[in-house]
Amino acid sequence: MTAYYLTTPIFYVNAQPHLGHAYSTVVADAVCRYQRLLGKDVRFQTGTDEHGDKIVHAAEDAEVSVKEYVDKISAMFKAAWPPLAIVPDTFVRTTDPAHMAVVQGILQQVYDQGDIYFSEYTGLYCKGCEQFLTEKELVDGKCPDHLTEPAKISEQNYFFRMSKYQEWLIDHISKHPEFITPERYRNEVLSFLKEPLEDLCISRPTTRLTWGIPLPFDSRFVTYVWFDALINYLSGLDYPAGEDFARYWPVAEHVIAKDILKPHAIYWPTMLKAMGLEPYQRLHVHGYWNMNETKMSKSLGNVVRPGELVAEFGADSVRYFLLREMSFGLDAGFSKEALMARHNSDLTNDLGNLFSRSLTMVKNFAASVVPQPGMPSAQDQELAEAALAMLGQYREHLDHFAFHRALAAVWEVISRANKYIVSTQPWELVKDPQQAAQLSTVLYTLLETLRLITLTLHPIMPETAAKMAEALGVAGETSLTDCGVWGRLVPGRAITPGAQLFPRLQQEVKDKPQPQKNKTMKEPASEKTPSPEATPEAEGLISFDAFQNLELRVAEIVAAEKIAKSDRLLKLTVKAPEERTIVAGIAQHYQPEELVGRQVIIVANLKPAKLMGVASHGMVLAAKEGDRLVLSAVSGPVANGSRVA
Ligand code: ME8
Repeated sequence: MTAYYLTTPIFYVNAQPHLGHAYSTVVADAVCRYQRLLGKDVRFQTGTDEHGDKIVHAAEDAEVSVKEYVDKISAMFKAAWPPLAIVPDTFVRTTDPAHMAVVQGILQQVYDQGDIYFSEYTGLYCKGCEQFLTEKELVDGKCPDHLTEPAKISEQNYFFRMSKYQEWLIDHISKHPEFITPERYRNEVLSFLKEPLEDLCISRPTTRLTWGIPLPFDSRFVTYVWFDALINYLSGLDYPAGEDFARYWPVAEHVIAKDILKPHAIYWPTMLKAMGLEPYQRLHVHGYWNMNETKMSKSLGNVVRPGELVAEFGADSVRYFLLREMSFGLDAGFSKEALMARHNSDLTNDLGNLFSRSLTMVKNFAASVVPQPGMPSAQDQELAEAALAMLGQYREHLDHFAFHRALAAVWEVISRANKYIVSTQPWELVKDPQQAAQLSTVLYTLLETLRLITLTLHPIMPETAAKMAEALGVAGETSLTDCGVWGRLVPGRAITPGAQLFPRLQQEVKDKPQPQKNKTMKEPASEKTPSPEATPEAEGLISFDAFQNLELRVAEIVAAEKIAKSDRLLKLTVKAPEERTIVAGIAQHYQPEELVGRQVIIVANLKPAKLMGVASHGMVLAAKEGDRLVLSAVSGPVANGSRVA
């Protein structure tokens, strides 16, 4: 079995985990799950970085011993991952004696071969980065990441002869286009390497810092941060003698954000080269989650706690949002409104509706079993081909960490499938026995499309995908290679429609229509209050002004469900263009699954009213003819929210 090894950075324990840490770890978890779907033997590693000045100061601030402090915060990181459905195989702590022994072994080896030497250095040191910065890297004299002025430090220390490996590194990056991805970061590193590299300071005198790993060849010094932390990627594999090292190191890949590009793209490969090891295969570099245009960071305090989001939205929704919203490599802004919008729109409306409509129809029209498909029509074939093509695109994008693109391809098929329901109208086919074969083909096509969509969602939303697979009767069928083909669902097998996949979360109606404050306007006409302008002859007529007061808009129904205990009312979610709930008395004329995707005309400025406990913001217009009721519509597609006048 082919091996795959992916790591996240090991996080500093000077503060609790925030959404930025969660993002890198969700990314790594999703990719590892994806690689498992491809049948690989996967090793997923994360951990905590526990030495250095910053940690000592944080412990002092918390008034506890450093050991107590690191144990507590490291445990918080470990506990942060399961609620997000993140399941690492190994969790390395740099204070583990086994890790410290590996670091000391490497230091001794590199020292013995002459690549570590003793010298004096003066430079600009950023405590936040725990590294020396060059003048060129500063912005207005400050570290661009920590917004603090670096301190000028001059002291005797041990140095790693990094400059010796500069030419080799340039050559290696040039020959391996995917060594650092996305390309912008590869270019950044190559451009940095145009200047001569300085050697890397790897020690601190114990007179200044004791919370590090003693140098095996000089106990007056400790090493910490980069010559300590980066080595976790090896110590977690029981380097040098462990079988895991032999198995996984040749396929190692790392995920980081751009803040630690230099240590990973320059220090680490040169260190590996000095040790006589092959470098990692690929370094995947992502951008920052920002809050109000500024990097979310513990030192700035503008952080979002992943646990709070999970409590409000659920793990799968948060995972989906993080992977869908950020273009890997670029920065993205975080807001709860954006998360809420994606939850309600992409998950509840698009995916949730497709799933529940399809399974309800299979239950009602096919006795909850997979129907035997007949000859596919062009329309059926088109959806099947789109679903299969999507699988190819999904794999291509995930192989390159382009999660947003992979998910856009999946959602394109979800949207097609929702439209396919509207155009094939299974609720009409079921009325005509002549159309039975066609109905079976439509339902089968929907179920197969859903099965393929489910496959793609296992790495992204594991709990949701498991629920979907269970309902479709394909739990455990997760191999992308074996199951990513059309027609695996066996006719006659039971389908078990389950509960709703995603609850709709309450979103404030931002764009609530306000009555226009035009003093010349009259109250809207009603039967009881005839327009003051109505003359006796014109009784029953309303003025133009009164008509103008009525706000008619085009709205798309994006979700529909029955209201418990009412056989007359349906709860509709519409986009007009803002999302709002409308309760409509149409349950005896329309099934919820035939409504989604239709555009109707609504009265948008009707005073909200509660019907069977559900607040209704507007009214859907329909024509009545005896017992028949037919929903209003416009004769062609127009933008949601367009005024009808
Ligand atoms: O640098 N957006 O640890 P650290 C996206 N211990 N990702 C973010 C982020 C944000 N706003 N903020 C943090 C260290 N991250 C070292 C690493 S590795 C051998 C040693 C994530 O706690 C992102 O992965 O400062 C970033 O690279 C990492 O947290 C920095 O974590």
